[in-house]
Amino acid sequence: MLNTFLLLLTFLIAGSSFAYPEFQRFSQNNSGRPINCAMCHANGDGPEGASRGQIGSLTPDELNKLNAARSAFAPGVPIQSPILNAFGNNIITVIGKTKFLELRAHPEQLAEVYGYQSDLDSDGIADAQEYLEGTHTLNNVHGNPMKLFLHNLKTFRLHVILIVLATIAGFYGFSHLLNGFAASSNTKSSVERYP
Ligand SMILES: [Ca+2]
Repeated sequence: MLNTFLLLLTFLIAGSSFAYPEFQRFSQNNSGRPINCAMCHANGDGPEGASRGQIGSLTPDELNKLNAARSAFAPGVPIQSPILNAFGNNIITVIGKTKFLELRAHPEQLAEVYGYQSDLDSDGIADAQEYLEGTHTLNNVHGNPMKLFLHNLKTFRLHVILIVLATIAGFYGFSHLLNGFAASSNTKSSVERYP
């Protein structure tokens, strides 16, 4: 219990070192979109405080996870920091804490260093691209509209093809039905005219 208290006290004293607004500012300036702490953090108001996903609310187990995440200096170490969201955790996992701290002076390089392989929300737009464009990496309906449209078109192309074929078949059948009515009507008129 005392250890937990001391760990929490250490984190609270270190408070300001949990937030790295350089990346948020860059994304906002680069995209022109408003960005809040939810870009990387579990809580949209940032890591300091006592609400869910903030340091003051963490359980002993979560404090241990936070401590482990803060020590993940080398890349390739999976972390589960309770104050970060999946994108924040993946950044540290992929590039390591040391490189991440270096990039504070060059937040524009984060996308290249992180790479374009990961697409956490599977919307067809890489996390790194969403960082540059100021859209949310964990929301699959938040992204460049044309890119989302093309991705959905590709994903549901079979459905689109079936709908187009069904529509054509429907028009074809309706057209023949009208022709049938017309032919029937003409035949009836002829019979009435020449009984
Ligand atoms: Ca994405």
